[in-house]
Amino acid sequence: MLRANDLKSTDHIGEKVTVRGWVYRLRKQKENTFVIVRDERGGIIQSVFPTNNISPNLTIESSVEVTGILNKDARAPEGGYEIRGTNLRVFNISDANYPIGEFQSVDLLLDNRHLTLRARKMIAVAKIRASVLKFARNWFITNDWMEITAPIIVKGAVEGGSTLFKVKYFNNDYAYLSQSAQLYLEAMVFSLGPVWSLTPSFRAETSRTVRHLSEFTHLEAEAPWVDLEDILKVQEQLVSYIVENVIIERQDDFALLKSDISVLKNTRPPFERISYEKAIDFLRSKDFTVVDGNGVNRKIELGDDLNIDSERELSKKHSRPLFVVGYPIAIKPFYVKEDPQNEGYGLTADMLAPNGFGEITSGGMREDNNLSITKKMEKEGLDIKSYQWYLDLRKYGSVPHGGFGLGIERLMRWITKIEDIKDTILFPRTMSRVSP
Ligand code: AMO
Repeated sequence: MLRANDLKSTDHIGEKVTVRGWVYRLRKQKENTFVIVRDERGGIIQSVFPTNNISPNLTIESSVEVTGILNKDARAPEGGYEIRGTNLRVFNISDANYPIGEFQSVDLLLDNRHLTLRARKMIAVAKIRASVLKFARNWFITNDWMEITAPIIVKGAVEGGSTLFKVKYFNNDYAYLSQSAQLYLEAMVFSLGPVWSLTPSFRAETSRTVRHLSEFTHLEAEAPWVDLEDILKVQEQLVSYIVENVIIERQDDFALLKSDISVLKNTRPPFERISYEKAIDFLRSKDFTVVDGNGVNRKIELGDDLNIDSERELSKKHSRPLFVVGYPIAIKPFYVKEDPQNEGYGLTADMLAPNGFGEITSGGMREDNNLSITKKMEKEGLDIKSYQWYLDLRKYGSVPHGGFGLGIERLMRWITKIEDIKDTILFPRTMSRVSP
């Protein structure tokens, strides 16, 4: 069976062809009816039938099979090819009240996400996503990293207790939905060396922002016997490989989204590295302010975390990603290793996407001293009993190791320039949405 785009060359002109899909547009005239079909990959082809031969009940989104002779006709949309229909087979007549039209509210579109995903823009996004995942996997396979699958139902927090989803676990027990596979990846470096995983991660985020989801697609990697620079290099290579290949494979989809890919061609390593301290200096030079714990607006200072606005300020003039290196240990989770050369600061780095899109990865070296880990866990209010297995990793043959996590939807926001993260995932989960 051919798809619409297979027909857009002179190869099949004059041949009898068949295409399956859904009625995308329907234009009835006295003599002729134009049935524009969207195929199973979002390709569009026009067919034309004598109006007498078409059921008057045919509606938008009816599923059909069109057979006819392929013709070149400059008036036909998207490439000037048209099927002179001889047979129209209908699989299902769609209900006439298809809820998705041109000017619908964001909420209605989200409520009908299962149908909205048939819109051509959403098809383009879904295809770009598929290619991002494909090239990410390719990169790891080519570079001899082992894929693992970590559990989703877990007993401990990784990224702080405040964003944990608690679930009832049989009788009187409870568990959480995983925030990150990191601790399990760390366990696996002892038996598989460099490992990676692609799993959903869950965060009970109470902030409604354009870059937070409650469930996101998390690409994570971990390797033994590395230093921070090695970890940054892996991220540079991985991200540039994904971007370089996706913009070639999905050129048409970027065009459909009217997303300019010329600047993405520039995503070549090395990415600039700027220290956290320099980043704060830069923000202070711009009189950048933050709201402190008491709700007071004050100038940003050393020790403050970077937020969506400060990251935007830092990266808006960049056309390539950049790393912010060496965050204060006090604002990072228990697993972060302190920099022996810079007390109070961690061997960590976040990658910020350029043009203001902000953080897309976070990672670094892992603390291997159980005493400092447990002290920090206590400070974070974590139940150490649930982490005995993790502490064992430091007890039995620990090695320097590190890794990172990359949010696929964050990367999608940047490369497609889609502002709202909800539109970079198929079925978004946020504070106010768990359906469809
Ligand atoms: P972190 O919490 O920074 O670090 O997450 C890593 C990356 O995941 C993405 N991300 C999100 N994407 C969408 N919605 C969210 N709510 C969300 N939260 C995070 C971001 C972020 O950079 N274990 C550590 C990483 C490590 O050190 O290996 C971690 O999870 O792109």
